[in-house]
Order: sequence, then structure tokens, then C-alpha cells
Amino acid sequence: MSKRNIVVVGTQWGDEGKGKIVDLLTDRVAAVVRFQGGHNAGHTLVIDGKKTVLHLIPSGILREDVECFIGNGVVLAPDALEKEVRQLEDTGLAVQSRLKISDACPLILDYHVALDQARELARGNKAIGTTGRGIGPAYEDKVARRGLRAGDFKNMPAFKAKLKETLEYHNFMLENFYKCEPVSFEVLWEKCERYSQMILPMLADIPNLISEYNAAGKNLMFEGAQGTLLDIDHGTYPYVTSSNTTAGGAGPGAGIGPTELDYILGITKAYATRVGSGPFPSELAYNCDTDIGDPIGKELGTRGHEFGATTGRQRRCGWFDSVALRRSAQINGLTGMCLTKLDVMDNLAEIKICTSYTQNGETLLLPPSSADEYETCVPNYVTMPGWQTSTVGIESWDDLPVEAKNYIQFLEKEVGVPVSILSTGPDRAETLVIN
Ligand code: 2SA
Ligand code: MG
Repeated sequence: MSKRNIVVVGTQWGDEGKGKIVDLLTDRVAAVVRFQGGHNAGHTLVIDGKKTVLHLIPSGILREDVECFIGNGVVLAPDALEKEVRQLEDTGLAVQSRLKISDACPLILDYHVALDQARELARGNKAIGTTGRGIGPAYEDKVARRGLRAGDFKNMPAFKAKLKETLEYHNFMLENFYKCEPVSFEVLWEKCERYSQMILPMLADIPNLISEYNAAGKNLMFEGAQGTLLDIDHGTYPYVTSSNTTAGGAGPGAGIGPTELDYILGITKAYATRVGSGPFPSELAYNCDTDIGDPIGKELGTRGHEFGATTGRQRRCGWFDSVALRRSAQINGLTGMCLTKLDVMDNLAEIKICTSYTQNGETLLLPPSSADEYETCVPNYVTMPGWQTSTVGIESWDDLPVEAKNYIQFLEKEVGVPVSILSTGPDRAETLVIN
């Protein structure tokens, strides 16, 4: 039997509910592969009412017969890995024996975190709103060809020399430009010696494993993190993350050729959210600290539990944005969409969908390429009646209220991609496969 590789990506600004769907679909795959991002991700899984939040480890880990690969496109924070492995193993799961890490993964070390936080402070009101996890600076080091990688743990004397050199370079910036405390070499080196013990046994040639699994007819799943509009190239630059969050990123980020990717599933929230700064034309701004702002923004955020799974920050909420989704469908080459969190809209009397932007008197059906250009975009909406009845746990298409069916079909038409899965609640069981 020939293999079938599936790529799962977020089509909006992240937090579309990828973790749940990856976990759900893993009964069809031999391994789940992460290919970008790092522990900035927060993938929430609910199984039999029990919630688990994963940051770095692929969402296949909760299925004992599935293996998990961390591809070279992921920036690996050893301290976060250590913590996550421990937490999962404390629940009785075998983790280290099922987790394989590419030796080409760039490491996130203490100075990346210090730099990320110092830069955000220095940006003032232009801050990106990063997760402060050191993601951007670690990717910078990778591209600058000065980064330390997981495979460097194989030769600790060389690692030590390289660490010293890199740290000197970054400490110079931290002390002289950002006026912050430098990172101590001794403390970091001691930690690295410990990290090497943990990581070395998990290192593997991921491209070769992928190729061997596929040759044996085994399916693989490539799990995206964050979302399409946060893509370093195609997102709302500079308010983006530092990796390619789109489906094509699976190629270089895991080590697989594009012709081997068979199905691109775009996880899409029935409304829109964004955490961090940056353009969001269909936002219904509401601040939960002051309780001031749009009541529908409040309703979506409250019912949808829209708080960052990594930082706890309030997520901004708004109406579904077809303009953004059209771009997403194009650049991911979406085969199908999985629509999530429809039930969060169950109480709304009316629902709006942003179908175009107006910019300088022109109608835009596709978004501009930078945050600056967004500033003059005004959203245009179509209004549809809500269904005002519970859709939680609905198991068949026919049981959906007619207004909900109309809403879904309208979105499909706007985006030009079919909805193949509908998630009707956070639990594994609350899912409806449409086709
Ligand atoms: P970074 O830290 O450099 O990647 O931040 C750059 C931008 O990317 C956004 N970003 C995210 N957006 C949504 N979800 C993410 N994961 C967590 C979650 C976020 C959290 O699941 O909720 O807990 O705050 C994620 N990771 C990065 C980030 O907000 C910046 O806009
Ligand atoms: Mg998330």
C-alpha cells in the first residue's frame, strides 16, 4: 500500500485548534513531524476531559504507538524540552523512546531569550508582542551561520569553544546596546553539559527516517505551528514569527521533497483571533482587564477561552476574514479545511464575515504584503443570521442548524476550499468528518 503524507497548518494567526486535529488524525499515521517554530507554540489537547498543552513535542505523543520527530526547521530549547518530557513522563507516558530529534535543529539558549526580551522592550509601542521565548534570535543565528545545533552536542570540547565565541558576541550587544545583564558562560555551560546527556540519545537522521517510513508504506503527518498570517515571508510583516508556517515549510523544515506531500489540511477557526501586535482588520477589540470594548469580541473571547496557551495573554478576537483565508488557500495549496470552534458562535443573533477590504477607494480581495499597507484597509462585511442553538458535539451534517450550514457553505465559497472536517468541541470525540 502506498503512503499518504498529510500536512496540517493553521490558516489564520495561530490557535485554530491544530493540536486537537493532529491528535485526532494520528490514528492513521506512524509518526508526527514538527517542522518549524519552537516552544512558542501552544497546542491544546483534550482527551476524555483531560487537558494537555504541548509546546515543543509533536501532538502525536499522547498515542503510544505513534512516534514523534522534531525536524531541523524547529528551534529547540533544551530546557523547555526537558520540562515537557518530564511532565509527560510523570503521567506514565513513554516519551524519550518515541521522540527523535534532528541533529540540525538550532538550539535556543539563554542569550536568545535575553535578546528577544531586550528587543521587545527597546521597540516600545512598536513591539511585535513575541512570546519572549527566544525564537526570533535563534533563527537569526541560524541564518547568520553562527548558531549552535543539537548535533553539536556530539563534540563537547568543540561545543564549548563555539558557545564561548557566540556568547561573547551576544553579550556585547546585551551589555552595550541594550544595557542588560550579560549571560554567564559558566552557568550556561553547566546546563549544556546536562542538556547533552538528555538530547544525544534522541538525535536521529530525520530525513532518512521519513524516507524509510514512507518506503515501508507508512503515513506521516507534518504538524505546523502558529499560522499562515504569521509566516515570515507571507504574513503581516514585521508582525510575524520567524519561520515559514505555511505548508511548503514542511519540505526544508523536515527534509522531504514537495512531491511527497499528499494532502494539505488547513485548520481554520470559525471566527478570527490573533495574539500579539499587528494588523487585524476584522477585530472586535475588547480588553478583558478593563472590561471595555466590543461585546461580541468579549463573547467570542470568553466562550472560546481565547488566552495564549504558552503565555496566558488575552487573544484578540474578530469576525472571519475571507481576504486572509483566500491568501492562505493560495500559498498553502489547501486540499481541505477543518473548521473549528463553530460552537463558540452559538449564541450570536447575527454573524458578519469580512469578504473584502477597501483601500484608497479600491476593493481588495487579497491582503497586502506588509503591516504598513494594512493601516489604510477597511473591512467590508456580509451579515448572516446566527443559529442561536447549541452545536456542541453534533455528529452529523444533517443535525446542524440550517443557519450554521449556510455559514459554512458561505465560507467554503469565499475561500474556494471545501470544509472536510468540522470540530464541534474540544474533545477528540467531538468531531464531524464531512467528506
Ligand atoms: P515569536 O515568539 O517570535 O514567535 O512571536 C512572534 C509573533 O508570533 C506570534 N505567535 C503566536 N501566535 C499564536 N499562538 C502562538 N502560540 C501560543 C498560543 C502563544 C501564546 O498557542 O497561544 O501563548 O501567547 C504563537 N506563538 C507565536 C506572537 O504572538 C507574535 O505575534
Ligand atoms: Mg496555539
